[in-house]
Amino acid sequence: MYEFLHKEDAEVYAAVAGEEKRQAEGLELIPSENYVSRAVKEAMASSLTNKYSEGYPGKRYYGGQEFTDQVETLAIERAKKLFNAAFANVQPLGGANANMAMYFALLEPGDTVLGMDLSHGGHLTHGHPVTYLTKIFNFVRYKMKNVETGEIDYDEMLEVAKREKPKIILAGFSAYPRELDYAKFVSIAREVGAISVMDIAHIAGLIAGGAAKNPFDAGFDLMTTTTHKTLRGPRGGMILTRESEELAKKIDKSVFPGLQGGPHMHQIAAKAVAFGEALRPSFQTYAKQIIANAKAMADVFASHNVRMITGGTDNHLILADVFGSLGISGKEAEKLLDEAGITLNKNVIADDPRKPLDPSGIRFGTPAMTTRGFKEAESKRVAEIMVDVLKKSIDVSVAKDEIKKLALAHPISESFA
Ligand code: DSN
Repeated sequence: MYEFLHKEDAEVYAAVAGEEKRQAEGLELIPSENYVSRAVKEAMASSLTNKYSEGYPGKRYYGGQEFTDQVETLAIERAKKLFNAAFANVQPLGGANANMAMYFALLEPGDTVLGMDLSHGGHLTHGHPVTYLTKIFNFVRYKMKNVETGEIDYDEMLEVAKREKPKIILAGFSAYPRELDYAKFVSIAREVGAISVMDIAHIAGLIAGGAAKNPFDAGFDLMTTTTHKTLRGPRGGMILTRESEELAKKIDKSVFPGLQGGPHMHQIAAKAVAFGEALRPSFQTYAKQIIANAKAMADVFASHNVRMITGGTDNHLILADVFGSLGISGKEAEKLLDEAGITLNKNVIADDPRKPLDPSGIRFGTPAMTTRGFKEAESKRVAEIMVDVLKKSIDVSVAKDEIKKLALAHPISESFA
């Protein structure tokens, strides 16, 4: 592999080869990461990267678009089918870009968005003060009512919505392990005349695979997403519209020319490939297994009395309060587990008494290891090893050997045919 790169640029090759080995020998438990197929990689590495295609299929600014139109139309049609959407914009370069384009499509400067608090599972682009978005728009928040069960405070949400009159009610998260009550979001949005948007970045693959509810079924107006998490596609973003052509047109104008320049056609081709893979029945099995594996890991953590935010999981991720339960900070836990060959991330927990760069929690999940073919038994074993490492009851080098054996026994799958 990488024959030309190896010959022509040994330094970059060394980094790429090093990363290949790291991924092969270690376990990836960051819940927003996954392993794509060889077909997705080939599309990403194709000559489509050479092409400028500002505009949309059939309406481009430059010539030579016969094949870019073909590939973008394939991506759009497959995305619509996967998520039961009337319209899809597959050009956003990532999830943050998709959210930005969505805000600028729907809001004027100073308008208000009601989104989930970051410390309760929300995302930076849902209005954290460190983002430039907060210089332009006004963000107000909702939180969980009960951190031990994950129940959202819908009464508070309605009260804030009535008081603040948001133009957008934004659902979605990057660190929340439960399903939301979509009907409640839609009903509150309709009551105050807001547009309902769900950022499905983390759970897009679970929805596409029928293992989680589709927010469109409850009447959400729009969904934004990344394509590289549970959906197992290339790094990128997408915006889906349930039925309103007017909204879809605003989104298209906002993505281009409002925010982005030429779309990355090689990524769009790879999105089309990944969406094709997700339309296969085997993807439904994969999506269900992601959740079964996460629940198996949660059972192990529960049996060792490790506190999990919301008490467990219904999706692909777990947020464990390792500081509260085991007296080890999230940062130290991340480092120790990394030494054992397990990659995950430190994470704030709801109302964290510690600082964001050294929080109380760790966040981990099962999309990548499920792609490797892990089932409940292997997932439980990984969780046991994690607890042993965190309790410092086994040597990290012993853990690392076992993790490497487990990883090598389950090579990263390159085909989902
Ligand atoms: N960085 C992604 C995640 O890990 O959830 C989303 O921003």
